[in-house]
Amino acid sequence: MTNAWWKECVFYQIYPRSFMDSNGDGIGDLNGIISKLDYLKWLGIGAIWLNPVYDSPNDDMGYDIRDYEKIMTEFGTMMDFERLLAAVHQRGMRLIMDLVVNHSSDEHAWFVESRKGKDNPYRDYYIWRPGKNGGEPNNWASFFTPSAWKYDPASDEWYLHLFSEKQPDLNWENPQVREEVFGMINRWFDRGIDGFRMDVINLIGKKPGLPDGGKAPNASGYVMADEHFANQPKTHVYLQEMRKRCFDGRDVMCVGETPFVTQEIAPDYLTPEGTELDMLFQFELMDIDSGAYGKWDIVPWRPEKLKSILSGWQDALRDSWNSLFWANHDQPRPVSRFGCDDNEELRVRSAKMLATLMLLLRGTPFIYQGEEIGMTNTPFSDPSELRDIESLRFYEIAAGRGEAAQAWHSILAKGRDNARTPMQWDDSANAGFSASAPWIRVNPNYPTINVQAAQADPNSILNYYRALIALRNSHPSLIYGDYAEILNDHPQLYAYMRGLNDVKWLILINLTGEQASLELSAPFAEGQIMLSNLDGRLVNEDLLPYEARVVRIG
Ligand code: ISL
Ligand code: CA
Repeated sequence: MTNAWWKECVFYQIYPRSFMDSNGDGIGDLNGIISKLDYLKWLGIGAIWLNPVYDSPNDDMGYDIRDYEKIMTEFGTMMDFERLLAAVHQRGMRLIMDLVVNHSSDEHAWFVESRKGKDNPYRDYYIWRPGKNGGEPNNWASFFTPSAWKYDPASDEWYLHLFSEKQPDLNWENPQVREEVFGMINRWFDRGIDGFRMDVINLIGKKPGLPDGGKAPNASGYVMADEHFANQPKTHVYLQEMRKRCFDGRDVMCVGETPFVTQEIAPDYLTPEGTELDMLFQFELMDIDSGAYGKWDIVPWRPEKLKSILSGWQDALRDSWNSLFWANHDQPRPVSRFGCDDNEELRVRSAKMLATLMLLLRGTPFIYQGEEIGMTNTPFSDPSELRDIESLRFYEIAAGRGEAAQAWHSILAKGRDNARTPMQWDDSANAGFSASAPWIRVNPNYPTINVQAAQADPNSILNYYRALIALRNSHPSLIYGDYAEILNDHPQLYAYMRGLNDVKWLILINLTGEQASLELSAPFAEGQIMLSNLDGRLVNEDLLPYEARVVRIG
């Protein structure tokens, strides 16, 4: 196992639109980020992941890219970007960007050309097919619309879009597409960035012939055909080519966002020689509360399931490396989802518990903006307050079936806008995010939940994160140490050991809102509590609701 900077540092994910607005137009921007870098440094952050900042019509908030080498006008200019990168490096931090190359915007010059006709040189940059029996070329569903195909009357053909119809899928089979993408990646590396988070990168290879999917159809009659578009053999070939052409000889990293990846196949992407990806974002934990009909079909998560998922991944990636996260811009707020957000004392305690659990596992932690102050889900009052295409489309379709009330309930719990409201900096107007009304509403709890208040309170979630990050940063045993779960059958407690050479740690986590019994034997019982979310506790006594203890043994 080799050491690497990206294994050692804690990452912080910035959703630029909602982080900090420097010019009062209600939209976060690059200069806003620059003004908050000292905050991130103070927190102990080692690297930043920026959600897309490229030119985009924002059908999917920047995940529909019109120009890969232009900065979105609302966010600033390429010069602002270069100043941001220099300011990050000056503080000894690193910066990685989002790479969205499964699809582009339909307004990208390549697609504008491609749709001009069958003879256009860019036609094969995308996936065009004739219809079948007067309908779509196959039965695939899209993530955001019923069908994954859009009809183009001009050429009487259909194009594939796994996401919205404004996000046509690029045709990776075409070597010219790969050349374009590799050139673009290399130019970004030449600008000095330290890596990429690769959006749905395991979907780039589609099964030849694009056969119909075999799963049960969704309510609109289409089929999530991941067996034909996720984790295809070709994808590994493309990733190896990308690695050779863009990564070799550079000190850069990549983390792939990989839905539908299981513990069994994850190691295929994470070879010890680093021939494809360095880390991946797995979704098994994010799906823990999804029922048979997907994310909107919400089922309660169970502690034993959470334990088995986390331990399963720790064991499956023993020879490679995990990414660790509770949340991102697509997920609800962790304290609302996995902790307790309706009682102030327990909000604080459970947010600290979740932080302890995740940051001390083996892998690289990714903190999503606002998580470090325990931001909660937002009580949106009606769909007009939403901005996210996924929630809006889902609501529209469900309402058409007469299921609006149920859909709204799901959106409040799982909608992506929960994570996209403005960062809460202080108790002034608009949470100190902007001088004018933000592009999306502010969570009304900002007068109490904000960075300024949290910095002033020694017992805040924020100061706890800072202590926890400092603890991890200063102990190689918490970074590179082995992982082993103990008390596996305990119905409430998640307990694991980390260890390197003679240094051993025991992490004790009460996942529940009820007291949990504990009886440790030697040598565990002789340990010393190094960090806890409750004062004055003993190593070997029952855990109070949501209590977390970090115990050092030897
Ligand atoms: O957001 C999801 C569940 O609510 C996922 O299905 C998500 O669409 C999937 O993980 C892919 O996410 C990424 O690519 C999308 C973009 O909308 C997401 O924001 C991005 O993280 C398309 O580019
Ligand atoms: Ca702005």
